[in-house]
Amino acid sequence: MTEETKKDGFSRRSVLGGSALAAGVGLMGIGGMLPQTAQAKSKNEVLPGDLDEYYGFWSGGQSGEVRILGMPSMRELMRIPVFNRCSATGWGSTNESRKILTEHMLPHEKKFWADKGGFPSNGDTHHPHMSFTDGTYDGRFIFVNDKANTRVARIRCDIMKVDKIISVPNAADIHGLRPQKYPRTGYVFANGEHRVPLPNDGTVLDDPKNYHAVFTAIDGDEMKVAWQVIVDGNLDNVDADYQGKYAIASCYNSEEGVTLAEMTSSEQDWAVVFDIAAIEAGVKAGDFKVYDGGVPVLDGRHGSKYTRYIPISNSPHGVNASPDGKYMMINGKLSPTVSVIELAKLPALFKDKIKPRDTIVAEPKLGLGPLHTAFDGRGNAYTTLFLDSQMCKWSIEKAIQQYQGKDVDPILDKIDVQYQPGHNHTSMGETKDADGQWLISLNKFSKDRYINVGPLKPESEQLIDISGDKMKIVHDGPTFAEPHDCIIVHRSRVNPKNSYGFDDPYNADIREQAKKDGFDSIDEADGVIRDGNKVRVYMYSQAPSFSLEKFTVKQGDEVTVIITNIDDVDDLTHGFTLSNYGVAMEIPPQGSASVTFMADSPGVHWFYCQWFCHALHMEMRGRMLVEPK
Ligand code: K7E
Ligand code: CUA
Repeated sequence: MTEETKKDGFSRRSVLGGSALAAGVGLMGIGGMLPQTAQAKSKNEVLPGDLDEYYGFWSGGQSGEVRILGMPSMRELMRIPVFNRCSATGWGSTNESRKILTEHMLPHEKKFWADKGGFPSNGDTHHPHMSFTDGTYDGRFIFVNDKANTRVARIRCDIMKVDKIISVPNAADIHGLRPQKYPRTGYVFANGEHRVPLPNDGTVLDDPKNYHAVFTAIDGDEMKVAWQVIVDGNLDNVDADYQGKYAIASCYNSEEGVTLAEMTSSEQDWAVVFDIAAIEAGVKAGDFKVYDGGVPVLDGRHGSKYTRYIPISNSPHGVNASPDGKYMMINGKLSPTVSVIELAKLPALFKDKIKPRDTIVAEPKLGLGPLHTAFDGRGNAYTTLFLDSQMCKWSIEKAIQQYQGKDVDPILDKIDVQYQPGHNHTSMGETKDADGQWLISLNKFSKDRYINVGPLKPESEQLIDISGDKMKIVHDGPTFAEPHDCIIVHRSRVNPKNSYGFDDPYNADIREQAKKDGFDSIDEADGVIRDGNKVRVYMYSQAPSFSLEKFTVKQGDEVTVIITNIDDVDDLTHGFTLSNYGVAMEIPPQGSASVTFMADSPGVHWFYCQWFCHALHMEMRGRMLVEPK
């Protein structure tokens, strides 16, 4: 390996050129088995010690989490607990995470969850999306939906932890989610997929005509609902344009049915276009009702000035804006087509100068089960064909020409993927900086692709090199339940910290309490404060010891342990596990964590550090003495 290759894992590609390497992959067979030499290094191979060029942010589906991958190596780098509970980090147990998981709750939710652990411990994340500034990723936040419990979470990208969660009132089961791209995020648009009565208080039950789907705009800075719009049909996926004017959602149930037969009986569903400025004006003018949560709810059903309905063949699914800012793709699902809406025609549509279908400028027939479309920034689109188990590359321009009657075939390439792809995504492909390097296919079934692990099989994702004319699969990877969607972000856009710093807002509550308890600074807080039967135990940790070797409480005390990691060393996380109390948490570098529990079991209980931090890590422990009543 040359010095140059060592410094930059991608320099060999630039020396050899993409096509020479791609030919090499073709000769040796697709899917790996390349000898581990620099000579045979394929474009996606990241050699030991080299760093990836992209971050992949993956949803974790019904695992309720978000994962970070390095790409193109496809190495899983980190998991971010979001709506799930996490044994390693203490997410769902620490006071800090419990506050985030509960503070947003509506009063009736608080009541409902009070005797069920305080909050749901499951979630169903589908769509992780980064905040935008001027049409491209800005590295501030990742937003993700929870379809299972109608919530939206925000991840701070500087520490890669969730800092806010909100419940979305009036809507049911948030599915599609996209941030506003321009001028910035701004709004986070969220689709309540399922139709429910409004208000859903039990006065309406089996009368689906009185069910509604609700579209929500969340203020991504404040993490508060800004406004909501009632629509006809249900709401599936959504995307925002690059001009900051419109959001468009797909609807697969124009029949407003509640059974499968009812929901698929009509040949035509639609895409709903939301006019953001008109809706904002409507809110200002007071043209709304208030149901749950005190938020303005506008009526965007047929005939409303806030929306337009564009008929699309049966059951459209994915909605994807092209990076040139011109088009919105509505993926057909049960129809073999993708409908291409030209965004420049929408003002005329809202002025009723043209008919809804006049906004469609192409409708290429691509194959069976088109679900989602990605882009390479060179005018090509890549659509997953769920039923055909294929990826289809097509030319947007040629599809438009074909729609105008010219005898051209927009399909440029098709390859088999294994098997049944849902979402796909290209590197930077949902931004104006789409760079056309990589395409990922997230496949729902792996079948025979991996050694058998029992009846529950992993899913399968395949990395595809799209830098040349033909697509080439270069990597298979299994995944656990169930990454629906992901984004691929160039590493230059993300800049996480190595430690929290003692002034991080994440630990503001802890610092405030410590001040009240008489400690000038959190990194020196050490000692036991008794406040009736409430006991606060402060300590700091520095490898390989906790500042308290033991502390004593009484049976029946409510004990809060507050620990600050004062180690200033990169990568040095400590932990606190209290044995036989179900207590465990991560204590990040230059950060604090706290946990509260009832000291109801008398005796000697060891606590120990649970992240291997030092040669004397095993010795990093102490005792809690609980005096019997
Ligand atoms: Cu197609 Cu929830 Cu984005 Cu799954 S959705 S595939
Ligand atoms: Cu500290 Cu292990």
